Amino acid sequence: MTKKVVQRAKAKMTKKSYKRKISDRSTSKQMRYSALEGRSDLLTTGPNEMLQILDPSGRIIGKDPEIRTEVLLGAYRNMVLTRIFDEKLISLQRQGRMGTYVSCSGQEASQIGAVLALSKDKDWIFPMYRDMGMIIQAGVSIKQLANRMIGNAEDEALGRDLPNLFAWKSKKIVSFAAPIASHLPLATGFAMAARLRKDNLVTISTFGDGATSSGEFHVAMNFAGVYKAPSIFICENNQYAISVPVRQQTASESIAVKAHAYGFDGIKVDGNDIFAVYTAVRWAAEKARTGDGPTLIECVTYRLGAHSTADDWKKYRSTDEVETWRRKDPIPRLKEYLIRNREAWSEDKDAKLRAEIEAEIGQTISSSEKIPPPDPMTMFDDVYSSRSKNLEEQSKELKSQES
Ligand SMILES: Cc1ncc(C[n+]2csc(CCOP(=O)(O)OP(=O)(O)O)c2C)c(N)n1
Ligand SMILES: [Mg+2]
Repeated sequence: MTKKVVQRAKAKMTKKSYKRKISDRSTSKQMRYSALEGRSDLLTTGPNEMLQILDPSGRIIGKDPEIRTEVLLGAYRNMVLTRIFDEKLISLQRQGRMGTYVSCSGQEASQIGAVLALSKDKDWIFPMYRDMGMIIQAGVSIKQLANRMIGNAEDEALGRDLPNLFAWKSKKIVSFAAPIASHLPLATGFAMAARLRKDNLVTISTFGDGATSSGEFHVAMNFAGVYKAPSIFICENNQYAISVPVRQQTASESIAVKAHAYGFDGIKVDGNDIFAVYTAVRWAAEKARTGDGPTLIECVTYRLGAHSTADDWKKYRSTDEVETWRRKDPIPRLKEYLIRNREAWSEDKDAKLRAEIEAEIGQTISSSEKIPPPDPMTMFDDVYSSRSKNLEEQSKELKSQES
C-alpha cells in the first residue's frame, strides 16, 4: 500500500467506524467466552452502558448469580462490619487514638464482591489503601486489623506500616506502597510468573480512577496484554481523586474502554451492586485460568466520606451530590434482596447484627489499645536477610541507650 492510500484509509476511519470495529471485536469475544458462563451481555464499556443486576431498590434486573444464601449472608455481614468499623476508625482518629485513616464507606460491594468471586486458596490480592472491605472478606479478623491500625506489639507488621497499607501474606494479600499505582506492575509480574510456572492462579489488583493517569497503570496493562497474564485489574471509580473529578482525569468515554487499547476486555459494572461485581470478576477469573489473559473491570461507585481524615469533602462536592449517591448505597440494596427474594433476613435480624458488631468492635478496640507498642529494637528485624554493619551499629547504640 502506498503512503497516500494509507492516508486516505485513515481519513475514512471516522469515529463511527472505529466504534463499529470495537464492537465487532467484542462480539467475537462474546461468542468465544459465552462457553464459560453464557454471559455475552458482560462486555459493556460505553459511557451509558453498565452491567447492573441488583438495582438501587434491591430488585433483580439481570441474571442472578445464585450465590448460596449462607455465603451471601456472610458477605452481607462483612459489608455491615466494614461500614461500622470504618466509622469507628474515623472517630478514633478524630480522638487522636490512631494515625491518618482512609475511609472505604460506600465501596463495600466493589471490594467484597470481588474477593467473593476468587478462589481463596489460590488467588492473590494486590489491594489499594481504601480496601478494608477486601481485607475483611479475605479473612483478616477485626482483632488483626485493630492491632494494625493502632500499631501495637501484636500487630503482625509491628507498627511499621501506615494504618491503611494492608499486607497479610497468610491471606495472599500483597503489601501496598503509598505512590499511587506502583503496585500494578508488581501484580502483572506476579501473574506473568504464575503463567510461566503453570500455577492455576489469578491476581486481582485494585486502584482508583486517579491511578489510571499514572505511568504504572499503562505499563501494567501493556505487559499483561502482551503476555496474557492472568490478571484482573479492578478500577474502583469512586468519581474523585481527592478533589479532582473523574471528568478531569480522562477524556476517554469510560475507564473500562482503555482495555481495548491493550488488546483485552474491559467491563463496566455498577460497583454498588455486589452481584454485578461478583459476576464480572468470576467471568474474568475463569477466562484468565483458561489462559485467555487479563480483564479490566471498572466498578462505578462513590466514596461517601472524605478522601481521608486529612480532607474536607465539602470543599469540592455538594451535599446534593452525596445524597444522590447515598440512595445508591450498596448495603441497603443487598439487605432488601435478602429479605424479599431469599426470605433469609429481616429488620429485626439486621438490628441484632448491628448491635452485635458494635459490641464486638468496641471490645476489640479497647483490648487492642491495652497492648503496649512494639519494642523499638524490633525495627532492625526483617529488613534484610542478614543485618548490614550500619544496622548492627545502630541497633547496639539503641540498646545501650535503653539499658
Ligand atoms: C504517585 C502519587 N501521586 C500522588 C499521590 C497523592 N495521592 C494520594 S491518594 C491520591 C488520589 C488517588 O485517587 P484515586 O486513584 O482515584 O483513588 P481514591 O483515593 O479515590 O480511592 C493522590 C493524588 C500519591 N500518593 N502518589
Ligand atoms: Mg478515586
